[in-house]
Amino acid sequence: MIEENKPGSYSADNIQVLEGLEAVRKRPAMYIGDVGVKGLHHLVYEVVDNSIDEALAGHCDTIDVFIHPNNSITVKDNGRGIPTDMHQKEKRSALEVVMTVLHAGGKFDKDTYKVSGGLHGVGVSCVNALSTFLRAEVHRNGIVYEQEYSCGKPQYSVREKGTTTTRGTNITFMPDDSIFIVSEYNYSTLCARLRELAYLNKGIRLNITDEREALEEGGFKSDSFYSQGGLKEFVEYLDSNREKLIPEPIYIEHNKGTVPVEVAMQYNTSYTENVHSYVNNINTHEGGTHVAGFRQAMTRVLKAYADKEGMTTKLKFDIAGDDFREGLTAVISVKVMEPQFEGQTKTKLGNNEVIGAVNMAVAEALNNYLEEHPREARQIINKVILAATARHAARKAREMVQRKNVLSSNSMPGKLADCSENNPELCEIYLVEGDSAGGTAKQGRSRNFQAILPLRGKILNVEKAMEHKIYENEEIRNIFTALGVTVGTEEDQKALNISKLRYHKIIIMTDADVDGSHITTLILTFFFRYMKDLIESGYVYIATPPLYLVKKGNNQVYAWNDKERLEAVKELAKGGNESTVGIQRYKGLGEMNAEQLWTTTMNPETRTLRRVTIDSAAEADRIFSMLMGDEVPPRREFIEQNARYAKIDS
Ligand code: 0RA
Repeated sequence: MIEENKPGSYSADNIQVLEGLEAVRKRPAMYIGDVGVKGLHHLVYEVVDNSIDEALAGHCDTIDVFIHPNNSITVKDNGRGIPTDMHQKEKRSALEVVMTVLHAGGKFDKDTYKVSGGLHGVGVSCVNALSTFLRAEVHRNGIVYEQEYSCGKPQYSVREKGTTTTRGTNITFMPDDSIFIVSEYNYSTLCARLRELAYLNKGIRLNITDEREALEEGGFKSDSFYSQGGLKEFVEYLDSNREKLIPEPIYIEHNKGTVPVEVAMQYNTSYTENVHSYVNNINTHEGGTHVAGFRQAMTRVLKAYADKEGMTTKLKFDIAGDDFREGLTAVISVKVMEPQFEGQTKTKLGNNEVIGAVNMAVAEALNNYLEEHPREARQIINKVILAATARHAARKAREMVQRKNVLSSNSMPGKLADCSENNPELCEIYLVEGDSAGGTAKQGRSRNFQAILPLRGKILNVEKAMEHKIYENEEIRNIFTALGVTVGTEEDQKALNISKLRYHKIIIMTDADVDGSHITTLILTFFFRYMKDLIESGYVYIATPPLYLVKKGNNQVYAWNDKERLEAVKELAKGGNESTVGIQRYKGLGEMNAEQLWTTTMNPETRTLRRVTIDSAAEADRIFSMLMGDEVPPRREFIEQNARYAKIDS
């Protein structure tokens, strides 16, 4: 035993600690973002981040995550183990301090290169505060130490449990279901993050086991993520469904300066730019100084090379910065000691010193690459010139559309049935598959705050189309005109003017069948590529129409899946000796009448909307390129594995 817990000997320190953890329990969202799906998964990331830190310090190479049958989680590493000796100032075991004091994680080890720490960087004590149960088990000095907590409160002083020949830390926790509104872990969400961490931290093995899913052949569903090549392999993974332009990604690793920089990039034959950036393993959705440094270097070096080779002399217009990044997939990862995060979602790096560090590292490596690979260099520049030419055409097309809109007095699309409310916060727009369902929705809606825009059939697949085609496509034009915003990939256009958005709920409503899913995916692809802000701001939703109507006499019950249908049949059968008459399978929205559509799918009181979120921009990018690309087998496999839609929060 290390320390006896004497009743009544609580010091002022202990009381402060409890107040700190109580604050976390009172305002969990302030510490972990939210108490929904995201926050629940964030708990796991927070614990894994601690183990990643230990690995980055060079003391750990394997991290195991277990999802237990009751949705509790264990994170296990083979690091040095959290110290268990007495903490001089706190007069308690260091382990207890780490587990119960906010932000105490790295304080012991100032020399350790500690840069990680999760998006909110709150430390494992937050996870402890938000768990009904947590056990920390430390294998260190040949001894197994343990301590258990309830809602962050130690249940006993750190105790010795036995001997061991291994080293490491095991943390098991059960999220508090009085705090979180969801309790079920999503295996693929956790996998996506572990995969990302494996690419971002080459040489670390991350394993995950889902004990809720026993396999027929024995054992449980599990995956293992490991990358030897780091970002180079990350980019290859992201572009696995695209046609590459150069044989190998360009890879840069620069550890000389104060800001370690790692970058990998590949050009492909698509028209989209996919630049993903990370600071201390955190995805910086909003970019920042590292991305700025990268862009500056790309533009400067490629332009200088093109000029030097005489490839731009015949061009009648300028090449814009964007043109250098069309068809570019890149991942930028920097490690910054004291990162300053800015922006709406605090995912934009603000540190100015990073611009120069990335700029220099990228410029040097890219210059070398171009000198050593003249054939690839020429292919890249040709692609850039093509992009500039196409963008020139797109600009004209867009200006024409926008001018037309300004000239006509009523610039709204003719097919839009608008609502009467003017406050965008209260307004909803339904993007409805087909004119017939659109008609039903118009009858069924509450015209005060619900607008309807019917879409005719399949909208353009923007993944495969050049930008100017997008402005020529009527359905797409109708969507952004109705929303009241401008779109585009050029910098000025990309700063989508959310303040002009006319509806704060954009609801995609399609048939619950394969075609419907396809149309939903096409619309989401368009939003993801050209109006990502809408998704990131949480304005995009998917309606969930029922699949069945089960009827018996005057009673009727809607069912959203086969399980509910069977339950409904059972429930209705209880009610008398009449047999259940009819089960109606809704093949499309059009088979419902206006009132049915309102009750099941549109009435805010009774409907279920699914908000579209982006867990990982990199993974979403890969999935869209796969769903909308040319390769059929990966698409079929994905659809078979995900019976309904991809990447959707409930
Ligand atoms: C502080 C100091 C030392 C290790 C750790 C923290 C540590 C923390 C975690 C959290 C999860 N796994 C971890 N592994 C280690 C090092 C003390 C020493 O041995 O010198």
